[in-house]
Amino acid sequence: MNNRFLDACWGKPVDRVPVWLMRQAGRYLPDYMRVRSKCTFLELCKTPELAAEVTIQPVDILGVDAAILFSDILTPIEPMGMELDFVPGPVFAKPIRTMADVEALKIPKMETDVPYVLDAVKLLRKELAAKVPLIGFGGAPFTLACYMVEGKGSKDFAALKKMMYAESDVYAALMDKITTMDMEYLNAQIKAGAQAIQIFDTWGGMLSPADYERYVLPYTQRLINGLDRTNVPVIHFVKGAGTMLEIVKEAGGDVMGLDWHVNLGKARDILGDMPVQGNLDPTVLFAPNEIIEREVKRVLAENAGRPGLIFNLGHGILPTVPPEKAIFMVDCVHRLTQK
Ligand code: 1CP
Repeated sequence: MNNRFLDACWGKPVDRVPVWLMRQAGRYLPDYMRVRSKCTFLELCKTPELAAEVTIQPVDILGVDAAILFSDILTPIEPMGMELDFVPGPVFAKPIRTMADVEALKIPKMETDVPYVLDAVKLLRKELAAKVPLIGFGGAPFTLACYMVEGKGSKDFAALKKMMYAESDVYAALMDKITTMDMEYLNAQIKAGAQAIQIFDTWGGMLSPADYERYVLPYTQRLINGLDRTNVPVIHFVKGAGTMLEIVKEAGGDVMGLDWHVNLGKARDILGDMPVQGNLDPTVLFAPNEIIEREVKRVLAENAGRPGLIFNLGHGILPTVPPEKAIFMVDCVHRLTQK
């Protein structure tokens, strides 16, 4: 069993720096497209054998040190009572706008409402046994609220921010319900066998540090505090958090995910002993190999040999990246850090 990833999450020394890529399963891989061409995205998420197959693809193709469950942050929102489609981005038929909408949301029974997620985790633990650890994941309450209120992706999520400022009681009730759901969802993944959890707060960095502290931090903190974390590290990734790392750190978690807007060494100076994950600009994978290698070296130099580094991109891999470039990047990290 390759334990480098989990060891690095706990800040332990490793024989070489572990690496995986956010969104490492998906449309940039022809093998994924082959599976995906026979069903919809949601069918893929809801069929444990297929979800497991595409989860393992990048482990075999890229040689990464961890697998991440194939699903979506919005999977558990559908059984809250919100009709969901992917086109390919998520679209909710009826977004949340009023207190009555919030009150109508259900807290799913994970074993019966999202059995396919838990079955995929169990199946993957069997299939991955001799390979790498399995990361489970969920969206942070704020990022989930962004999609639930807006109804789809957006540049500024103005509908959600309007609710946050102008109808703060509705916002608080919604965030509270999402946090409760999220805690049960992630604990169910842990119980099923997930060996680490990543919380994706893709849009948390859209707020000022003061608003993050007021409107996001209390919920993510309650979520992380409520997870059954013994032996299961929690990676907290807030995209755009570079200017407020000391506040985001208060949410808890074992590893801080970093995007590429921050110098990894300076971030580590602020975070102290806390392990970090990141933070190559995903578009570097469009560069010639010499430049990919130069940028990997730069990030490693910023880390300056400190333990507790998980190498990753600063956000998800883009669907137009040639797989050979991702393979080259993973190999660079391993080759340049081998003890
Ligand atoms: O047709 C398809 O194949 C759908 C494309 C797709 C895929 C492959 C979507 C729709 N989601 C996913 C998988 C997915 N989503 C994974 C598992 C893959 C892996 O990591 O190996 C994960 C971890 C996510 C998480 C996710 N979904 C996030 C957080 C991470 C991030 O990238 O910021 C977010 C914001 C989403 C929403 C979402 N789902 C899909 C899309 C295209 C989007 C973004 C929508 C937008 O805001 O524009």
